[in-house]
Amino acid sequence: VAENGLDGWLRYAALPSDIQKSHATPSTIVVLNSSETSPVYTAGKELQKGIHGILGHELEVTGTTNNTNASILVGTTESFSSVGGNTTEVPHLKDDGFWLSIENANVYILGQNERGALYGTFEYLSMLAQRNFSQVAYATSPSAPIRWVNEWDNLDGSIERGFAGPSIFFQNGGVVDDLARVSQYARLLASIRVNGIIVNNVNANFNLLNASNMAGLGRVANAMRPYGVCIGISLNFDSPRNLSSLMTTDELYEHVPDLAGFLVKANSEDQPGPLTYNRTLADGANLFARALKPHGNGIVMLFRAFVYDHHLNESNWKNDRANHAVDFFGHLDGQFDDNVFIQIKYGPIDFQVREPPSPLFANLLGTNTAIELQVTQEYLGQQSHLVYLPPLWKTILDYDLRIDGEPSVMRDILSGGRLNRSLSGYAAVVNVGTNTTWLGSHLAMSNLYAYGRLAWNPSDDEVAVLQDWTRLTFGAGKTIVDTITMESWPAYENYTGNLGIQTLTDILYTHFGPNPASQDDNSWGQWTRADADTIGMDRTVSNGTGFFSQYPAQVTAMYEDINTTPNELLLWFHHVPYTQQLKSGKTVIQHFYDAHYAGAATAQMFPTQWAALEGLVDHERFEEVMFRLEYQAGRAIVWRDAINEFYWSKSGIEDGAGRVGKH
Ligand code: GCW
Repeated sequence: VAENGLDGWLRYAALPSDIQKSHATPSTIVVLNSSETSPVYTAGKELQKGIHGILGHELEVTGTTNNTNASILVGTTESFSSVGGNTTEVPHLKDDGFWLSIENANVYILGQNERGALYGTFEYLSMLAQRNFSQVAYATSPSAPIRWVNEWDNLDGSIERGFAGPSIFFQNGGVVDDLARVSQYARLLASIRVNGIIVNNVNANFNLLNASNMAGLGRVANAMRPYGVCIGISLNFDSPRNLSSLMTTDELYEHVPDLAGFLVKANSEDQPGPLTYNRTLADGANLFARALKPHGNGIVMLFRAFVYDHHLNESNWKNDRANHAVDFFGHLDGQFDDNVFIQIKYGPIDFQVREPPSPLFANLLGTNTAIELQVTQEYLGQQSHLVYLPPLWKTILDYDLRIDGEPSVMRDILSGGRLNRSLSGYAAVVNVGTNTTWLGSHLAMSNLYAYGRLAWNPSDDEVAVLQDWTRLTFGAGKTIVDTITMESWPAYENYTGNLGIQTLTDILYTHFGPNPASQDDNSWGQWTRADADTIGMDRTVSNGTGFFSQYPAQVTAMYEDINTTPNELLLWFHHVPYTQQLKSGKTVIQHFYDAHYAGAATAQMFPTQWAALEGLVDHERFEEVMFRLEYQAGRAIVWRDAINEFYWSKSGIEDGAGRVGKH
């Protein structure tokens, strides 16, 4: 059967008939208190569709419980109580949380709110689709209330750093007429418990707020509302100056009464912002926050911390872009209104293949924060390379920042627990497009799936998450699951940039192929400071940029000492000779040579591994994935040789294994 990727992991492929038959199936679906636009109503429809697909049964949806056995009941805890249901077993649920109880063919899905009921529904269907027929009774609540995606879509339909065709939201300056793809996207988002979306680029165009576009945003919100996904927008800081009529948030609310909030990129990469008007970044954030405030709780203003000077002089050893987020925001801690979140990219530079966590998380102790991850693989292969990102995200989420010398694991900071904050969050730049795979590659969708899972529970095991995605997307067979558990991020790191030197893509134009020379001799501040003898950024307090001092003392001390700096971030933190010995006993340069060979060799295996799935997955997706993996295998060799030759010619140091520079 030909399969396109529109359903993503929500395919509801039929189970083999013997399994279908051996399973006790509910006979009705009871949906409590729902209007046609409510997520509970959607839940009923989704249950019908899913059970039909997976188990081959047509079930009726009714609105009343007749207390018969063998039904699936879905609703909020409140609606369940109001029809006499007993909720004593259900523990306290946070917003969007749910209770799922499965006892043979009696299933109860009770949400703390309507969205929670829909999330529980997707959970139940995910279990069935994965052949998991366990009897369960448990509650789950999100780690953080903000679980959003950001789309960098422009009004003309192009997408900044999007690799899957034009926008599903916009074209020719306005919102598209047919919003079918927008609804389908909302369905995918709801199934991974994403509750908000910023629909336009952070490099925002003020025309988004003209009259016809506000009406268009209303239509987008209507298309996503049945899935519990609220829309928000990126604002250009100068919008009020550029619009012919002054936009008021009231007008926008007429079209989008459940607006999620605003996202603002200000004073960054030539965008306007409060500093342009001699106001602080906090003044600027609060200005928008106060316009939102009267419209109720839960509506928030996300202000990006990606503010840096991109006119930096490399000849000054002390200059460092990595310092800028804390330089710009650290002293403003406590000055932001309570509905402001500072949205911080995971690392201090910019979505590189490996970075330490941004120290800003340890400097904003009295401010709401959200982490910004990137699903779109801007520097990480642009969906032409398979890179399963959660192992990278985990290096950040599991990181202990040791605030005040106490355990301060990033995921506990992000859940609000460590700093006693009730609001916190996750955002991911996703940039889906009209391509039927959404991201341009079937396998890249594992990153979107895993993002939602980890935002809900950052302690989830990233391999288990990938395996769930695989069973849902391609099938439950062992060969399939084992094959798709390929270790792709370590391979990509190895053949692009290792030891913390950054990704080494071209940073001036494409952010794609190898161009290690492009990092230096310009003012962008993504420097490697590679010369004939040495390489790396000296971020020490004693001799370098002082970046380390932005971390809590124990972390500073670990990095300040080269012997306690982990190898994988060595060159991120220290400037060393190519002959510096690593803990492995190898020199830095030999490690480079070997790692690039090892990474490329791993990528060479991907097509061979994938070949094992011929006949086990549908032909169309088999071929599409194979095409990409073969491309990656070839490109990995290009990368290996380009980087190795570059450092060989810079350093003049021979490869101990005699591979580099010999033609
Ligand atoms: O990494 C840079 C990207 C820009 C992006 C910017 C940002 C939307 O190259 O394309 O602009 O980050 O995050 O604001």
